[in-house]
Amino acid sequence: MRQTLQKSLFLPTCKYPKMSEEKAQKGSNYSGSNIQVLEGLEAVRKRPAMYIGDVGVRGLHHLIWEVVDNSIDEALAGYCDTVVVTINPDNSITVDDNGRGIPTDIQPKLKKSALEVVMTVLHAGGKFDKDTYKVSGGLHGVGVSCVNALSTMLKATVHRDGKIFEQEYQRGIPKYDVREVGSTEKRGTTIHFLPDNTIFSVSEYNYETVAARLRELAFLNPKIRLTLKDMRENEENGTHRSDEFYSEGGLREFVEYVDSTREKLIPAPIYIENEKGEIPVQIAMSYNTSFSENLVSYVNNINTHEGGTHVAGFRRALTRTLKGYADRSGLLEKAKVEISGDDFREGLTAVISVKVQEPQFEGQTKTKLGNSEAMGAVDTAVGEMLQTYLEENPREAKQIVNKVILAAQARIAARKAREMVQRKNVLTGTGLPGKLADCASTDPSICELYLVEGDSAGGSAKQGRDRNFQAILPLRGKILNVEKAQEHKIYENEEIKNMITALGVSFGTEDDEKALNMKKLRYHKIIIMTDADVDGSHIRTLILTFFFRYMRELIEQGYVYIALPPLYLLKRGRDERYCWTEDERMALIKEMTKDGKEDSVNIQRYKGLGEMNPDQLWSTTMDPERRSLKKVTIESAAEADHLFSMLMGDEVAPRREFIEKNAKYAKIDI
Ligand code: 0RA
Repeated sequence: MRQTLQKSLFLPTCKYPKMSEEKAQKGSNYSGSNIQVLEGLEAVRKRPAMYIGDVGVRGLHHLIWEVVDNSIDEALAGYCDTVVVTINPDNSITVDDNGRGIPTDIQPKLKKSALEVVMTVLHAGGKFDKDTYKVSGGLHGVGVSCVNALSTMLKATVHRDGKIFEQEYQRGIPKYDVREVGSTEKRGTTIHFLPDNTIFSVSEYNYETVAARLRELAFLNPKIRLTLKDMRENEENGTHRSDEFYSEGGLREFVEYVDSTREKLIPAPIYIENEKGEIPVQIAMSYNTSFSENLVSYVNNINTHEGGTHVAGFRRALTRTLKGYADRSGLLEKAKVEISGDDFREGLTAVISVKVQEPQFEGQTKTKLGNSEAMGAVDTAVGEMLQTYLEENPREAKQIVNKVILAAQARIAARKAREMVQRKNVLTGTGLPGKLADCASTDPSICELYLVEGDSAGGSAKQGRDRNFQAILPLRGKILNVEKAQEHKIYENEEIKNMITALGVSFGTEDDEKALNMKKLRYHKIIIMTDADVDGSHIRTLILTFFFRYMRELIEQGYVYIALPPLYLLKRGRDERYCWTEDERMALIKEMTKDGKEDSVNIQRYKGLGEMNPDQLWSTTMDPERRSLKKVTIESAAEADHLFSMLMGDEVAPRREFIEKNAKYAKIDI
């Protein structure tokens, strides 16, 4: 279990922080210990990214995760069942829980309240040497004192032992000693903090990001009520958004949520649990009739995007157990197919959650579990419990095996189709699509590929571009909806084939025939450029769905962007200005007419890229000096996945609900 230092210091047998004799000696020197504290906080402020990942949106949100994690720890220890997160009007955050409350009694040796120690003393010990740095590098578990160090204001209020205590800090430094301010019947901790805007490059919290994380935490930690309140004024109607996240069934409900827009193959998720082992394992899995796999994994409540040993253990046991069952059932023989590991993944949705004492995180984004012992723990749990499930549920077992056989047949068809894509294009001889206007440079790090909606906009883009490093691939109309199509159909689709060959990627590595091979990726910026209307955004979503399902690494590596063509051209005499939003338009009109003369400004609304001439397209949307691009990121793969399957899938009801719910945020297309 992830254990913050603060907690491990307060083990029941030891009321106060355990310290070596040497440290205790130093601690008895009051000013000496203060200097240590200051040095610790200064280290955090000097290198914030080392502690919280970065100082952008992610880091800003990380502050919330850090505090909420402490409340969740209280809940896991059995002392807390309610957590309320409030985004205040000034973008400060309040996290309120009904846990035990941070201890406040005076620590005789440090001559300080334990509360002050928890809030001001950085994780001691191993955290800062190289090996263990990996563990918390950019992830949770750095402690609430980091949040304190990175906040211009933090106030901790503790309800404990019938009393209310409080202490305030500025950039981590206490404003006064912990003081008692009243009596109470409640228990719990309230942390209110305002992130330091001299440290963070952004200051605005994103409701959806916080909501997605709290939803995830609610599923991962059942029976805890997590509430999110946004006290900032909602621009549209002055109301305040609020959501409550609570799950009784935990991972089972998580799987049902992820799969809520898909057709089920088996009536209820299969649940696998081994809470008693060295590494507690919880897994819920289900099969649906789709072709894609959705596997989300967590270690200590942290999403392991890159998988790792726990996921490997799951796959190994899943394949072995299902294959064994399928072999014995005789169904395989009848179908005359060879099944492979991949065939068990089609239509599979699974959430894996393990708790590891000292997780080793590896990989590009440090979200891949490295601890080898997790593999065996998961393998054993899945092997045993899945076997039992199959024996006890023969009807479901048969449905799963039949699905696996279908997947094997489809895989063979898909392989043939994939091989066809990889064949050299006979007409151009280069292997590149005929419609691609390639750039001169062959250095991927500077090359850009514009995926442009329609041949006419494609034409303007070809004329307007800088052909040294910008390539243009026009896409004809709507591309295939990969969410609904079988895999081999995807590789047979002309537009998709063109994208794959233009990008230079291929499929198949030594151990996975479907894996994306990016070694020959020809562009490090792939820019989706569609019209600023409903059709344009639909096409953009279709392209993104394709990338998300088949080339997710492109998004994860930060290679995918969205071009932002302007919405308006304002003209007054020789003064011509572009603008991208309604607000900008209003402001510009005001500015352009401030001389008070009568002639009211000419406004041109761009509906399509084709309405711009090549020069305009270059100067507004393609010129690196002047354009703005939006980078596509995957914040929460599970959330994105849910959204994609809902927006692109078969079921109409959830899509309508989503559109109705979000309609007020969408601008009306004139
Ligand atoms: C140190 C020790 C204990 C609890 C906490 C810290 C604690 C921290 C936070 C941060 C937000 N909410 C929190 N709730 C608790 C253990 C307390 C005990 O042993 O009584």
